[in-house]
Amino acid sequence: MQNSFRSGFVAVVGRPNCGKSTLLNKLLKQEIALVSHKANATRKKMNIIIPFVDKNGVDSQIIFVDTPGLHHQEKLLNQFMLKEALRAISDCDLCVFMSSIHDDLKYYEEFLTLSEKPHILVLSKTDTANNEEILKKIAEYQKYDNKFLSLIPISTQKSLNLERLLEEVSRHLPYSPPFFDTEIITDENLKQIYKEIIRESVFNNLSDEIPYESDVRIEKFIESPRLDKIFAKVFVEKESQKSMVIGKNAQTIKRIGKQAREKMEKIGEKKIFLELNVFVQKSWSKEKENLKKFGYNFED
Ligand SMILES: Nc1nc2c(ncn2[C@@H]2O[C@H](COP(=O)(O)OP(=O)(O)OP(=O)(O)O)[C@@H](O)[C@H]2O)c(=O)[nH]1
Ligand SMILES: [Mg+2]
Repeated sequence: MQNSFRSGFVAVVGRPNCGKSTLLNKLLKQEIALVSHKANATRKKMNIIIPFVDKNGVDSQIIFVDTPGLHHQEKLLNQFMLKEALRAISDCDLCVFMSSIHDDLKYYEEFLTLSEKPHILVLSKTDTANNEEILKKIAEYQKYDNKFLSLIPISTQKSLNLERLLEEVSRHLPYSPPFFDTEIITDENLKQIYKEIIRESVFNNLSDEIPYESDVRIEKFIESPRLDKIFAKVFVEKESQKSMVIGKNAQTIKRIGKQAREKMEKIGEKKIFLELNVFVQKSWSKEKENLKKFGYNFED
């Protein structure tokens, strides 16, 4: 039947830490995207596929693309991250530009100089502001009302306006049969999701620069119906960081492993055996060839 299904790619972009990955996990009702209170947590694009039926009964498959935050750091890894976000913008049908309710308008103005993609402007974390602040910020953005399709203040934490956002996104998607099998929630493989869960645990359990100077590689992955075995390495830049990741009596690495394993068991719905080892690989994030080994390929 014609015009009975909508499907398209929707890049979710915005400043680091504004809540992009949290929103997509919430819409999916599963925590597969890495979330951290530290900025610059997401490093690669990830498709998160949400089925939705609008109020007229039209089915859609919204392929949200979680992206690294738009930022200006010079490091090579950060350049890769920015490139990922820009690529997601240029490849999508529609953007959701997200900014925290407290953010200055300059970040949105910067986005406007980057792209002319049709977009919905989302102001996040409204639970952290009072009504007066929210209305004032919305009024400030009105000078750009010829640029955005709509402006939606949301709170993921309070589940505020999330349905409205889906309704609005789906309304702007092209009529098209679904791109992906309607059962799947992401085209990412389980190994990649497990890697991100370990990285999330590193972000949660270590402070300062360590999460930014570390990454995870799954060296061996044995999948079976009731038990997945994962042998992974955490890489850091310096010897001193290695001792911090391991911690006194290996307490830190055990905590990282335990948290990651528990989350994997929830997502994989099976038992997990996880072995984590820590390695120093100087400059793993400072050379293109090295970054490639961690899946950050500039040429892709
Ligand atoms: N109060 C409040 N906090 C939120 C909300 N949404 C997300 N957060 C918090 O904001 C922080 C950042 O969330 P992320 O989802 O990792 O942000 P992000 O935009 O994906 O960040 P990057 O991947 O670094 O670009 C986390 O500590 C979240 O718990 C919200 O609606 N309200
Ligand atoms: Mg993120």
